[in-house]
Amino acid sequence: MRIPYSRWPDDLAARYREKGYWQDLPLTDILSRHGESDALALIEGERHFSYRQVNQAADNLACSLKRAGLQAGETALVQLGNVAEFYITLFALLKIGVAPVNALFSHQRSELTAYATQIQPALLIADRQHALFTDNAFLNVLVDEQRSLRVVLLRNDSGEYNLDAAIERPAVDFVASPSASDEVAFFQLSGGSTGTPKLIPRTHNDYDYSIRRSNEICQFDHNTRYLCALPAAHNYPLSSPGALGVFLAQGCVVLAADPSATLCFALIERHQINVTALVPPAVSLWLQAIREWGGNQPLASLTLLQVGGARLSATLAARIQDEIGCQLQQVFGMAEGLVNYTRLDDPPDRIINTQGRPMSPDDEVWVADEHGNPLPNGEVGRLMTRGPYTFRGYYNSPEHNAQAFDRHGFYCSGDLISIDEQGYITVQGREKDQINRGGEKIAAEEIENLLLRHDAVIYAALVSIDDSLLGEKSCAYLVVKAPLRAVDVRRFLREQGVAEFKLPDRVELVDELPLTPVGKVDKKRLRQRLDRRPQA
Ligand code: J2J
Repeated sequence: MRIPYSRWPDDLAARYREKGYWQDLPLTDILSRHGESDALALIEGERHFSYRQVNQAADNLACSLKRAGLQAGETALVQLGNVAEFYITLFALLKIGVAPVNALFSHQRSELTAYATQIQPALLIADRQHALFTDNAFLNVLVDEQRSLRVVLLRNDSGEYNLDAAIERPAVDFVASPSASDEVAFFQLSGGSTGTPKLIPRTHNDYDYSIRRSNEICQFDHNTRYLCALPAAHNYPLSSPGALGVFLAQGCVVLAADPSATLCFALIERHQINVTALVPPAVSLWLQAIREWGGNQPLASLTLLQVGGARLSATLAARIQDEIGCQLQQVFGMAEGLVNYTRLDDPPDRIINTQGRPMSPDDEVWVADEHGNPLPNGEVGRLMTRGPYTFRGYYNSPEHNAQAFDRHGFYCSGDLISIDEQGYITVQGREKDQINRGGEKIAAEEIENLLLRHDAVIYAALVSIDDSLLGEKSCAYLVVKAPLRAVDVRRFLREQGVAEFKLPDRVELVDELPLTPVGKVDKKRLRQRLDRRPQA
């Protein structure tokens, strides 16, 4: 059984193979190549795992899942936080050709249901420590609604769903059988700009290349000690070069539950971390902590700090070298594929003021005007891209794909950028209807649809507001039949089961929403209104 996805055209696929980008190796190779090594691969709290142990644990789980009847070509819904089991599960599933959607730990009922409905998983792996799974209420609903779901395993469950037991049971006669390298390995999550969260099929070949190439640029090797403080399932700490880059290079990944300075500084000092990846708000908090606590001494081992996921201001960027005491690398990437890096030997000016350049010589990136025509260097327009690790279509979304891609297969990311003479990109803004809340993406339409379910709401528009720490926060403009307080709105959305970061930070009741000449809600005008009004 194969999972359907939009393939690259034959001529491009041939080119990517010829150039050695696609090596026709399964992603499982990242781990199994070090399967006999006793080098330290992973640290989570007091738990330490060698490569041999992670590989063995993944084999054990893979074998248990096979015994439970899981088959190649099926899919899984996985929700695990920053715990060792996240990687063990990912590799176990890859080893038996089952493609997971790795939901974020912040996701709730609404997101998990949307993913399950799209992929029809045969397997659910989650954690009793997540509020959704402390009892069986939601689990029963899922099993009931998702007829495909046959096997459930839960971390921290000592009963029938015991994930630990499935990892500990020794594999017998297990031989990995990953899906073919040009088939779907797993699904990444789109930041989204539409009503339902979209899924991005990633193949072994394309993902493997993005990791391998990232390692070259970021110079990850067996001495790399990487702190993973962002959500482990997110594309950035997973593959840019992220934990998978570290594993490929036989370095060591240390997991942190969150990017707070208190936790991370201690981990960096204790485990002599030399690289980590942050979003801009975390950088602000680290800088503040350094000032308050009297210095960057705990960070002495850190040589490289990657920052991405949202726009990093030049002011903040300029403080990193001096105050944190390490080099900055800007990372402008997307779960859909394209990743740009400033290079380690770039001059400071470029590292501070640009979001880097594409990692692959075969990333085709250009800037389009509103009619889809190319713009000259330096002008601001839409980012268009295709390449050896940029997807060719969202899973099962022909209508949305028709809009998101041009007829030559270039993906329009919805970012507004300019490209300079040297090919360096500056992110200038965004055209997609999305709010970037400190790196966490909110699709306006998804929340607007949920708001419209409220009896009192007639119209709803979610827009971004500037925020000094997060960059952006969200504001819901509502036309209502009866007065609503912000707390009521947030409580209602929570009841709808969406992730906490998607709840509007602010709510404004209005008599009507301004419209553009074609009759769409004029969000630009709504944002301007907010600029002029004091905080409620
Ligand atoms: C401005 N906007 C940025 C940056 C992402 C590496 C790094 C990040 C992501 C990621 C990723 C930005 N400056 N430096 O997957 O592998 C915004 C853009 C982009 C969207 C993608 C990776 N870095 N962005 O953030 O899929 O708007 O991936 O299109 O979550 O984040 O979001 P996401």
